[in-house]
Amino acid sequence: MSAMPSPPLPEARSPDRVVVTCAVVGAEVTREQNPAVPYLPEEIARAALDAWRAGAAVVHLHARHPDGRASQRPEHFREIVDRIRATGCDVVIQCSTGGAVGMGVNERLGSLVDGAEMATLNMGTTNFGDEVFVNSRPDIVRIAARIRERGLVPECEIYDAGMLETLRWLREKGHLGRPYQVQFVLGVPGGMSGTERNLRFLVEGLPEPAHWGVAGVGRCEMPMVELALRLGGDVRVGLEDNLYASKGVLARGNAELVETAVRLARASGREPSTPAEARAALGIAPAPARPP
Ligand code: KMH
Ligand code: ZN
Repeated sequence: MSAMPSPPLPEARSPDRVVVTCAVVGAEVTREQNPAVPYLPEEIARAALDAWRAGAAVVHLHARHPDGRASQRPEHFREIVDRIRATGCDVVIQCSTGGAVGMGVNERLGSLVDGAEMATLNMGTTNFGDEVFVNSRPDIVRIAARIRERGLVPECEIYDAGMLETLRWLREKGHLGRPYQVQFVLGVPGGMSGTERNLRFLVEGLPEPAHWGVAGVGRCEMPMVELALRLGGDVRVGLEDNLYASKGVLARGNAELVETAVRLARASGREPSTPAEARAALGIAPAPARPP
């Protein structure tokens, strides 16, 4: 068990607020597909800052080697986190423990560096395009334990309906405590598609009331934002999930996708949460003090 103090319990979510997360790089997309995809820690940190300025309260981070290959190396994550914080930016930092398809659990856990506040916890194995993203139950339990030891708030990534049963099992067996966030990642080829029917079914299937959001992959990104805004969920956008601003038009960067989500949020009567509001809602301790 953790020697760290327990995080505060989440405050009741205000229905007129929405937490916008930006997944700025991911592990799969390349510069050949969109030149705005960041690779270097400095570029990823700048993308996170741009997303924050555009209205994102949370950034979901992966790292890359300089040639663009996915990296879970602690030194890459540390540099990204330090560069973000050195500017005084208070965005909530969420590190991926999913990494890339084919990585082992030890390698994937390399992302949990000091300064991370949230970490993803993938709820099961899924086809991921032509590959398989493996998350056995013992692996999930191990990753959950490490997230807890480090005092981080887990975000449970759900790609398919059966993963709700794993979420339920983790809660029943005490492997997953509160607070936690649920992220429905819809539209991965091999997982559930991003449709209204699917999202409603998943939200209704949550084992208990929980903060949830949706990330729509590819062309269903913004339709899923609009739907989540109606259903009371949070939203995720960013180049990890979608490279296009509109049909056939590449996004200039992450900030453009966040700006669209913010516009949709305001049009629906919900204001994007500040990072401080997101921390309170998600049960994360207040941000570290700004550097002098
Ligand atoms: N890159 C995917 C195989 C996560 O960040 O936790 C897994 C992923 C999930 O991106
Ligand atoms: Zn990710």
